[in-house]
Amino acid sequence: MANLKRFAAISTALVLSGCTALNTVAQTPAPKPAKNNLIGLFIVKRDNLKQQYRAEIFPIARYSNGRYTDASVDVTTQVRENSREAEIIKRNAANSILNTKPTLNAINPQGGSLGKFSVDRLEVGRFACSAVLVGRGKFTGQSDIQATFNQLPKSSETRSSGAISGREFDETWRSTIATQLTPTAFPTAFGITRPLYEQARKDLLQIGTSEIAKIPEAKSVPGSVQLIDVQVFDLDRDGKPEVYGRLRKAPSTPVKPPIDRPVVTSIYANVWLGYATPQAKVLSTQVVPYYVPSDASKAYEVLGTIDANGDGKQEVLIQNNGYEAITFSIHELQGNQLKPVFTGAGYGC
Ligand SMILES: [Ca+2]
Ligand SMILES: [Ca+2]
Repeated sequence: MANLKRFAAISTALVLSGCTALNTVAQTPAPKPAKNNLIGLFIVKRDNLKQQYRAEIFPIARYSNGRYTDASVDVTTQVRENSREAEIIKRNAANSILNTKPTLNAINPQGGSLGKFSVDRLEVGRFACSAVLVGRGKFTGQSDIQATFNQLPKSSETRSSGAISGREFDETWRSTIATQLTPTAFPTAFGITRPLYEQARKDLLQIGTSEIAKIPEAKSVPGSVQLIDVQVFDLDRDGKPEVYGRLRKAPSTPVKPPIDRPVVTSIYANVWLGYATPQAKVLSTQVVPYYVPSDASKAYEVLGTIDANGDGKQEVLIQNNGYEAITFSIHELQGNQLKPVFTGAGYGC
């Protein structure tokens, strides 16, 4: 994967060269000015050994000239070659959009903005076994970064500990979406009537159950399909809801998988339905068999919605948690389909 990532980084660099400020890229006369954007994660890390907090930007995607490119720069191999961090940064800075010192809005999952984060320098960040360039800088939100950490959702929390180059580390992270374009509104949690909500739950269960039954592994997993998460949005701002549902088929008591061969222990479905008409339209479905006990991390995690391309409609940012790698996707509503328009910024082992 590291090789692929380097490829992505090189192609990103070609697009970026010569661009010093995202909002001043040459404008051609057009009915709507093209909007450039940088989408990333604002991460606050707590060093559990020193009880210190720090914030950084993990870049995901750049939107420019109507398309998305991978904004991350993977330096895993260089770190393994024992290069000094300062050298690695110097060598790769020109390839990183963070080198243009962008300012991003850290989005408050409860609504509004947590503050602005101005990148002023690069650093090598560790993500699982990968090393990726991240942006450090100044945060204009709460002066107490610990308070910001506490404000970020506990559901976003991950912990990582171990040793790098003989140095022990133990960190807890919390994160939220960060975007260079000022967010119009977030979250887009959308109120719907009780009857429509109940109808959506029924539709999700029915469609999710039939989607799960389509995969051959479904027969070998006992139990009935349960709807375990429902989130309501209005992505295209037409006043009609788009509803996300997560469903699971698993036995009521988790089965311990045998150690000698992989066995599907549970099956998850991610279903998006649109209610532009009273009749539900399937916008997208994804079915994932799990080979590990069912309380494992989500393979498909809705991080939130943002207007990534500045057209006034919301896109969905998804974190894909694979067995060995994590990637991020941006999904855009195109007519009656919710389609991935970007996948990248991967890291893993
Ligand atoms: Ca809508
Ligand atoms: Ca949009």
